[in-house]
Formats: sequence, structure tokens, C-alpha cells
Amino acid sequence: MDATEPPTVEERYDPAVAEPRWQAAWEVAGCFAVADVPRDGRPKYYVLEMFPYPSGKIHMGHVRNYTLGDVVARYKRACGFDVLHPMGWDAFGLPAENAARERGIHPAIWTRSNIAAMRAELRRMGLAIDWSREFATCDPEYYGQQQRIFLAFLRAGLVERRESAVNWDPVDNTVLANEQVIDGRGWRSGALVEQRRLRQWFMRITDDAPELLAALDTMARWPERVRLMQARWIGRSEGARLAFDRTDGAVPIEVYTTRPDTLFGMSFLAVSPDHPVAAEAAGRDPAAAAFVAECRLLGTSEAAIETAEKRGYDTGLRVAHPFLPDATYPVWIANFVLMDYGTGAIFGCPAHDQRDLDFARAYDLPVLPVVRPVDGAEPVVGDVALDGAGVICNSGFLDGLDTATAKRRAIEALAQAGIGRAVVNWRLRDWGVSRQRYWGCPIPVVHCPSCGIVPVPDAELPVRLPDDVAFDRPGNPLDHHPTWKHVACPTCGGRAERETDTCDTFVDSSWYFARFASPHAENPVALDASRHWLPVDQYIGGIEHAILHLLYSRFFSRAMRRTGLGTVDEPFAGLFTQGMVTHETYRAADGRWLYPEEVLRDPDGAIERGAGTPVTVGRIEAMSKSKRNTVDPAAIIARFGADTARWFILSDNPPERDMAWSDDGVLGASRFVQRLHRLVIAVARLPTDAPQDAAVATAVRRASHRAIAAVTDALDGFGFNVAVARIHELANTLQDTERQHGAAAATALREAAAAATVLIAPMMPHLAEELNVALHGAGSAMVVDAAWPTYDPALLVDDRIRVAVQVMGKLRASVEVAADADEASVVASALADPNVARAIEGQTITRRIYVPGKIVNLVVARLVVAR
Ligand code: ANZ
Ligand code: ZN
Repeated sequence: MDATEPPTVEERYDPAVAEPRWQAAWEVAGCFAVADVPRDGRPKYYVLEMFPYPSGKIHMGHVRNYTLGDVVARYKRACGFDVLHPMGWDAFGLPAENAARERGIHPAIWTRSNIAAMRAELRRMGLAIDWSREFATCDPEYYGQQQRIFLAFLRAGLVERRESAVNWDPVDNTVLANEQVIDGRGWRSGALVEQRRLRQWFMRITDDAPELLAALDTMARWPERVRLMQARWIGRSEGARLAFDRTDGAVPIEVYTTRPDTLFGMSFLAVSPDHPVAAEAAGRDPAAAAFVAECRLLGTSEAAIETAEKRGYDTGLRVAHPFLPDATYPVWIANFVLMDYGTGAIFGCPAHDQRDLDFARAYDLPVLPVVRPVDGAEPVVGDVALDGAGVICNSGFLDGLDTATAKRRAIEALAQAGIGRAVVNWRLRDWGVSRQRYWGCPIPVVHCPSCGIVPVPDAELPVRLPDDVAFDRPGNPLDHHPTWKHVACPTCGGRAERETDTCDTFVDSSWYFARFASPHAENPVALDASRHWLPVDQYIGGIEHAILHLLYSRFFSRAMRRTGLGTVDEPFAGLFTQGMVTHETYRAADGRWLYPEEVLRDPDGAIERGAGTPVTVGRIEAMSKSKRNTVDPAAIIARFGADTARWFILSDNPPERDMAWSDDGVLGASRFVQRLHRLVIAVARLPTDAPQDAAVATAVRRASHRAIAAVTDALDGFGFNVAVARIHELANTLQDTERQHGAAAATALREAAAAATVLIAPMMPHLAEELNVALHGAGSAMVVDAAWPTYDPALLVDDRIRVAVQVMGKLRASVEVAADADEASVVASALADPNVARAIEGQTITRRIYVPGKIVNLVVARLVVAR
């Protein structure tokens, strides 16, 4: 058989053969390779999905993420853009070290082999990626450039080393960020976190807080939800600082409050367990010391503090009220007061703050309402604080004022008395980047006993990780290494030590998108490449990175621009956050979680395969290893092909929502692939010499242009499920037409099939190529290079409309007429309808009412026969 001949109808489309063949063809043709700098007149488009951590296998979340990005990349390319769509690996981090400790595999080897496996899986998806740009963050070429950035930031004062209280994970032997402490425990180890003071490296992100907040308003193509989450994280609040005099005459205690209007409702003052006043109390009172020690165990994460029971210790000290000459209040140490927010001390007003109320109820402290709610109701406080606005009462000179005015008035009075002032406070903290870990980017400085902190000279970068490390004891292997850290000071030549901390992996992911513009450059980023490609036009990833990763990247971009290493402030012009992939959960009678493939499911229930015992079908939940409700993408792709997986993922739900993975869904997608294939082959085979039916041809052209318009719209707005539905509709129309009219519609069907081929290409790129060969013969230009089809707007306007026909107000029929038909011809069509004719039989029409384009109403009367 001639290779150029289209396959026979009986032949099923075999993705396992076709897909790798097209992947190779695209690769050989270099379809997705782009240059660092503009090479032709095409406008640029940079689409990026959050790069994966090389855990070893891709999961369905990856498949969804990369499918979404790939549709955008291929679609934009078809629309005439020069598209940068790269891929890399977020390759440093703890799991590699855990593998080393648990299984004796070197982190580098573990990571590299995971990357190889995952790369093969991703390639099998048929992604339109410029693989020549691939890198891993553990490549010395990459982390060496990161060290350059670190030193530039250090010179610019954007990085500094200082002592701070840290969350210490005693099992993983590392510092944890506040958000890595969950319910007082390390997020990976689950160990109770301790508080320690350590010298740490910090990125001074708080200096940028105002700008990072203000710029959120300009980010029109970011989800509102993410902008809100970032704004909340940055957390600007307006309030006052004021000093409370101690009755013992010692240094006054300063507090931060956002509610100076409630000062008269005060019933205690509370300081953080880390506050100097707490230390002072602990110094003379062993019970206070014990309480402080106990608090340390809880950790300082907000989540931990939020959920923990409110506890305190009365120091016996007292403070005076700023406006009430005789009133004094107890000073407590309280576990819910954070040291690193505001001043680390608060005045408690239980009636109007929930935490203060919980605390007051626990320790029997007074609760005095001072704000009457706006509805005028008497302020009564049970277990719920009245934290809304209202009118001040029980508050001397503030009485009768609304809360906003009272805040201003209280601050004025404090300022006049010289004990307080208005301040703006930020929730955002500086970013601690030190990790006591091996598998990370070494911080490129040397500690010299005489010169202090000395940057590693440029010529000596990268500071490489040593390969020969031992994981036989806890702690940082870089610290234990016999030789690595011992160096001569670059400045004085004396004996010195390398910094053994490595960077938080969030540093690695804060600039990788910029590196993709010029992945082989001698600088972190070639500036002309950065000017050309950045910002990323469309970034796609999970909502779980809505705060830290995106905020750190925004900070990094600014800092790189300021230090001359970058060109943009905002790295991501457009952001899309996709939903999760979910699946039913299954449990055996003995409580074991079962994988979907271990279960035989029918509509009424499920049994365990093999055993035949009943299985409880649980809720649909995000796929997770712990609940075993995962489906392995590699197995799906091996069985059905990448296009089927892609098509199902796109079809199920709007991409921002969660999608439920189901066998039926995959089977449906697979059947559609085969159906489309059969249809296009049938169309390709229609003889072309038969006379063409003009009316049918017009109907087909209308259907296809309508589909082009709708799919274009849908792809522009991330409405991928809508695009899928429109393509289904078009396929149905073409199939019906092919069956009913065959050769008489051949020309129009071919045209429409060719358009459909381009329309499906972003979503099912392999099938599109195969259909293209069926239509145009082997050796014809590939669909991947085809321009996106345009539509004729005239064909979108319907020239036939349906008009309802009522007889005496009762619907009898609907008739199809020309859109511009006049009343007489519409009525004529109505009368010609058999149902209408029957309804008026033996009667005479006395009135006809026509609402143009909508309805004809006929009023009839019984025929009176003249005598
Ligand atoms: C008195 C008061 C009365 C407060 C009232 C609230 C309601 P934001 O908006 O997040 O800035 N606060 C201040 N520093 C704190 C710390 N280090 N740890 C825990 N809580 C602290 O919140 C500011 C409010 O949180 C402040 O206003 C203070 O309580 C508390 F009816 O002061 B308020
Ligand atoms: Zn020195």
C-alpha cells in the first residue's frame, strides 16, 4: 500500500503509533524553538506553567496544568505570535535529602533520574515546548547565576544577615518559615517546632511592601481572588502607637492598636512571651518563666496562635490609663500576642475584639462595651465580640462620635499628651532565606574572623555543592563536611569559613521565568532577551502558590531591575489559577484506602477487584497519594493516547474549577477521537465531481464559521470546555450532512473538515496532524504551522428564522421563513403548515397579528354560511 494513501475506514486511529511520530516531526522541524531576541516581525508571547518539582512521576495536576498552557501556546502561535513556552525543574529541596537519608541515594542522582523520568512523560504529552531552554535549578550554571544575584542584592542592601527568633524543626534540623509551621508542627516532619535565636539571611521585602501592594491595582489580568490574598498578606493597617505608663515607674510599655477609639473599654494590657517585659517578669518569677517556656513550644506561626487556646500569665505589674487618671490595669503575658507584629504588646478590649474576649472569659477579666452598634441596639456582649463600626459610649470625651471620627480624636489627644501617634503597620515580614540544608543553592559568602562577611569573588562563582557528602547524622552535611567550608578569606587570605546555609527553594523559583529568556547567558539574564520576552504574558499554576511564590517573584523582579539585572517590575502580566483534579475515594471493609484500579465500580456500588468484598465509595476529593484516589497519567496516555487525556481534561469543567476524573469521561473522549477520525476520512473520500447542493453547502459553511467564531472566543477567554462543546456540535453537523448528502456536499464538507482540523489542533495536536494528512495527503504542510482560521461575519447572521404560529392563542406550529420576509409571506407560510390548516379548518380568519420575527397569531370565527 502506498504510504500516501489515506488509511482505510476500518483502520482505527492508533495514538500509540501516531503520537510519537508527530512529536518527532515537530522536534525535527524545530517548531517550538525561539530565539533569545526578536528574529522576525512577529509579536512575542510568553506562556509559562509553574515548573514542576521532580518528585519522580507526573500527576494529573501536572497534566492539567501543562495541557492548559499548551493550548494557549499553540493557539497563540497559530494566531501569529512568536511563542516562548519553556520547561524546567524546581530541583532543590528537602525530598531529595530525605531520599538520601532513607534510601542512601545521593540527592543529585535521585533528582536527575526523576527529571529523566518526568521529562519522558511530559514529552509523551506532546507539549509545544522549546526543550533547548530546559534547565534545573540544581544545575551549577543556574545556581551560580543565582549567587551573582544574591551578591548584587547584598551590595544593594536588599539582603542582610541578622539575628532573629526562628522556628526550629528539631527532626529536620532546619529553620522553618512561619507558614511551614502548621498547628505548631513542622509541615514535613510533623515535629513540635521550637523557638531559637539564630543569625539568618533575610531579603528585605518589607521595604517594598507599599509598592507591592499598590501595584496589585494595576494587575488587570490577575484573578481578583489572588490579588486579595496578596493584599491581605502584605496587610497594611492604619492605627496608633501609644505608651502606657507603668505604676512602678519603669519604662512605659508601647502598644500598637487599630482601635484607639476603644481605649475606654480596656481591661488589661498583654505582652508577647518574647517581649522584654515578659523576660523581666520571668527573671524574678519562676512561674512566669515556666509559662514563657511553655509558649515557646507552640511556635510563632499565626495559624498556630490563631487556633491555640488563649492562655496567659498575670505578671503583677500594672499600667495607668492614658485618659483616666485613677484607672490602672494588669499586665499579662499572653500566648496570642506576636512579638514581631506592631510592638509585641496590646491593650485588650474584650467587648470589641474576639481574641481579647476569649482571653477575658478565660481569666475573668472585665468586659466593658464602648461601641453601640449602628442599629442603635444596646451593646451586650456574650461570647461574640462586637467588632463592627458604631457610636462610642462610656468613653468620656469620645462619647457620641462614630468610630472613625473617634479614632482620629483619640489619636489627636494621645499626640497632644505626647504619648502616642498615628502609624501605618504592615503584616508582611522580611523573607528569611537561610536553610541549614545541603540540597540547595549555597549562599556565596565567607565568614572571616578579621574581615567579617566577605562575598565570594565573581571569578570563583559558582560556589559548587560538594558531591561527597554524608547523610549519616542529622544536621547540615555542608557543616559536617571535612574540607568544604574551610577556605582562605578572599580579602585577607587568613583562615575563614564558608557560609554553610543554602537558599530557601523559593529563591530558586523567584527568577527562573527570567532565566528562560536567555538560559545560556553569562549573566543571570541577558538584558536584551529580558526586554524582549518579559513579562510573562500568561502564567498558569495552582492557587496554592497565590501568595508566597508570586509575591517573592514580584519582589525579585523589582530587586533585579533595581540592581541592573532585570528589566521589569512585574513579572507576570496575566495569571490563571487552575482548579484541582479530583476523584472518588474508595475504602475497603477493613478501612484501607484503595486505588481506583483496585475497584470494580457499577452505578449501585463497588467491590474490591479479586477479593469481591464490598467497597465504600467515598467523597470526590483532590487526588492525593494518602487517599490513593489517584490515576496515573502515564497509564492513561499509554492506553488512550495523550490527545484523549488532553481532550477530557479540557472538556470537563471550566479550567479554574475543580474537575472530576472519571473512566466514563476518558472513554467518551477516546470515542470522540475515533469518531472524528472516521468522519474526516469519510469526508476525504467523497468524490468531488458530483454536482454540489448550494443550500447544503451554505448550511455547512455557516456551521463551520459559527464554530470558528465560538472556539476563537472561548480560547481567548480560557473557556476551554466551551471550545470543546462547540467542536462537538460542529462534528455532529458535519456527520449528519455527510450521511444525508454525501458527495453533493463534498466541497463544503472538506473545507469545514479542514477548518475543524485547525480548531482542534491546540487541544488535540496529534490527531489534528493525522486528519490533516487524511485531507491533504502526506507531505503537506503540518497543522502545527497553520494559521488560525478566520470567519466571515456575514455567515454568522442567520438568514432563516423560526416564527411561532398560534391559533386563538394556542401554539400550533413553528415555521421557518427568511429573516427579512414580509408579513404576507410569513402568514402564507403559516397557513401552509398542516397543523395550522387543521386548526382553522371550517373557520374564517378574522384577524392576523404578526410580531415580526417572533409570532403569528390567527383569530378565527366559525364560518357562517349565507342562506
Ligand atoms: C486594641 C483593640 C481593640 C484592637 C479592639 C482590636 C479591636 P491588624 O488589623 O491586623 O493590624 N494586635 C496588635 N499587635 C499585636 C500583636 N503583636 N499580636 C497580636 N495582636 C496584636 O490588627 C491590629 C490589632 O491586633 C490591634 O488593635 C491589636 O488589638 C492587635 F476593639 O488594639 B487592637
Ligand atoms: Zn579576612
